[in-house]
Amino acid sequence: MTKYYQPEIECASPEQIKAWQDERLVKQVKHVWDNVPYYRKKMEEKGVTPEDIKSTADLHKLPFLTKDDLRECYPYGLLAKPLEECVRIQSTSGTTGKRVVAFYTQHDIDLWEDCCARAITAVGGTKEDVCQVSYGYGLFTGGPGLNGGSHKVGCLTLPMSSGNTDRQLQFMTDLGATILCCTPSYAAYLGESAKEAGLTDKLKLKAGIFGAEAWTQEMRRDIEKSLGIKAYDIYGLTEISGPGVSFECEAQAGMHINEDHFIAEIINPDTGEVLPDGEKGELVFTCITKEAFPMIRYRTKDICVLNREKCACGRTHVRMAKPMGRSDDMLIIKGVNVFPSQIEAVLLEQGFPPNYQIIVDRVNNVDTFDINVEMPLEMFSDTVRDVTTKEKELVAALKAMLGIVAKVHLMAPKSIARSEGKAVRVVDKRKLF
Ligand code: DLL
Repeated sequence: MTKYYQPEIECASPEQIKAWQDERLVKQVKHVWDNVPYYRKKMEEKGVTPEDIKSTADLHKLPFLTKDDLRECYPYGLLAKPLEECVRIQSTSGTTGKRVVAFYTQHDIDLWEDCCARAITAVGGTKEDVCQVSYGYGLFTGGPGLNGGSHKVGCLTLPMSSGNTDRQLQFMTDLGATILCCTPSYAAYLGESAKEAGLTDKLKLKAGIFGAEAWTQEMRRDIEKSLGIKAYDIYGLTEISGPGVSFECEAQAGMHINEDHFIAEIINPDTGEVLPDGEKGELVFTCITKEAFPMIRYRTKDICVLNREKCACGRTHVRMAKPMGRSDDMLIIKGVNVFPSQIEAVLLEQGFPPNYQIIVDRVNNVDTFDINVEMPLEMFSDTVRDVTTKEKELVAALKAMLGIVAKVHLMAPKSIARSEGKAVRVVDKRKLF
């Protein structure tokens, strides 16, 4: 079995990896200093110049970058290459207000697809395989990223995108898909649907690559059982490229971060202090090979632990644990990033008071998303038909903002418990971390 896509890189010695990182970091810092006034300003404010960065040991001198910086710079403010050299954008699932737009040169896409090809090869993928990509295609990075990786490996690629479960199962069985790529929730749903349709025996799947949202070991076991596969985790974020920033190998014991492209740090989210390997904190990435949109010390808000112990698979790149939560209030519901502030903005716009509660749960491996909303007094006295219309309008406005459907429950005025301290806006009953 071909185990590695780029063995000389994936199994390079720690000294070699450090040498790549040192050299590439110095070059990258110069690149952003020369080409991105926003970075230069941030560095100047911190009193750092490219001459101060001689190796990864100097990384800590550089300023952090956050989602707020990205919003401030929307859309072109962090672009480090002329627009005519860019060939693609991708974007986070989110709203107009919160959207992050990432740019790619052809070279950036090439390296990103290499990362995804490493992930596919790590689960046993070869050109003999049929790889069904059921992540969403479009602005979301999941579909395009794994699609590109699958091409690179030489698998027969089924670009299914998400949804239309009957068709997914039909192609999966008719074309004998052997590798499935989608969110873990969708994998669980596909497993259940295959069982209901009596198709389980017809499946040829051997492995699945599931990420973009948190999932537990129990869920892994459920999926492995229902689809008869080994289920592997994959991690990434739009800002850093997309899926494939890190991926699980056969050991299924943490995700290898592609350290020839990304330098990972763990920091204390409150103080910004860099923490030693093995300590839990916020994951920060520096892209050292990206050309168009090179994030330097980007704070992911994902809480995580790094592990440098030798891995049984032979890869030498550091492993990250499954993210253990977030240091901001972002929720990932049905694979979509949702901020409570977006929901609040829609409520206010639709004439509702900001008294609401978001309730998220996971039932049979599928996320449920309910929002209890208090009606203003005038609305409460309206007829039932008027209230139903209002409810439908609110569901539609929320769908337009978030991209997913929430079950809205309009409640009598003052029926949501008031808190004496911080309002409890989110009740997340999923035990993901
Ligand atoms: O979710 C990219 C991706 C696509 C990853 C397909 C894996 C597979 P965003 O929409 O920008 O990008 O969301 C990024 O999702 O900061 C994490 O909080 C969360 N996340 C991604 N992968 C995992 C995972 C894509 N394996 C945000 N486990 C990240 C837990 C994950 N959380």
